[in-house]
Amino acid sequence: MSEHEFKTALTIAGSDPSGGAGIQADLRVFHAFGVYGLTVMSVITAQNFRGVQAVHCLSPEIVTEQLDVLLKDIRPHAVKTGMLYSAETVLRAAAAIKRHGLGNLVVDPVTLSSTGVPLIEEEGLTAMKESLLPLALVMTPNIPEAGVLVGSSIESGEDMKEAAVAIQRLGPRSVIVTGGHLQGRAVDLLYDNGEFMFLEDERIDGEFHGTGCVFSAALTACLACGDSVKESFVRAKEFTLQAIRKAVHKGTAMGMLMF
Ligand code: PXL
Repeated sequence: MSEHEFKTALTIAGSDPSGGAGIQADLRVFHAFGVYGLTVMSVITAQNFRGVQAVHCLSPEIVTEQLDVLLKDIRPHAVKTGMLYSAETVLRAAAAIKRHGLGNLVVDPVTLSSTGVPLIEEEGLTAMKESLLPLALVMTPNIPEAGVLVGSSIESGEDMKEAAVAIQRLGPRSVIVTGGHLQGRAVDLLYDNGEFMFLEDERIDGEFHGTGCVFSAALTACLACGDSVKESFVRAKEFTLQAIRKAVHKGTAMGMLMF
């Protein structure tokens, strides 16, 4: 690969030892898109194929130090944030992103694990709204996350549109609400430049682990490659759908995406 084609993406996220979500999933997705992955770890979870058993935040100082040391040497073409958990970590990630002038920021507001374990503190969510969202190019909540962000339940395409508009007012340039949690066909919505774009696909029955991480990492990789938000949305949705189609189920546990 020539110097010219060398694209890099940074993920600031938590560790998932099962490999299905978090930093491990992000790195695999970046690699699948031919993008060189950089990682700053915020949180370590203890989990297996059945769910999250424990969460341990790294010290806020080491999060800042990882970012400052890395970013002295390299400027990623795109950045995503995943599980940050505490307000302090959110504030430090946002401060470093600002200090280093990083663009193409995707914020995945990781709030709940697929089995319902909280992955962010309440103050962390407030800090995210105040400090991180104004820096974001795209925010990628799923239906439950969008509901938490706007304080109402989302049950239809119209609700998704309203939520996307309300979330956009919090600061990100564009919003993608992923609709896998709604009944019926799987519908995702992009709100970009004042326009709505729905992408609809067949629903694949079952519970899957890490779909939000895989989708937002794919989006980040496409942005790193220079694609527009719209193009990145289409490619990331297709990538995630293919990965769900190929998912492997370990016993009775949730499907692990394959790509
Ligand atoms: O899928 C959300 C998520 C993100 N990051 C980490 C996780 C999970 C879900 O379990 O463990 C580290």
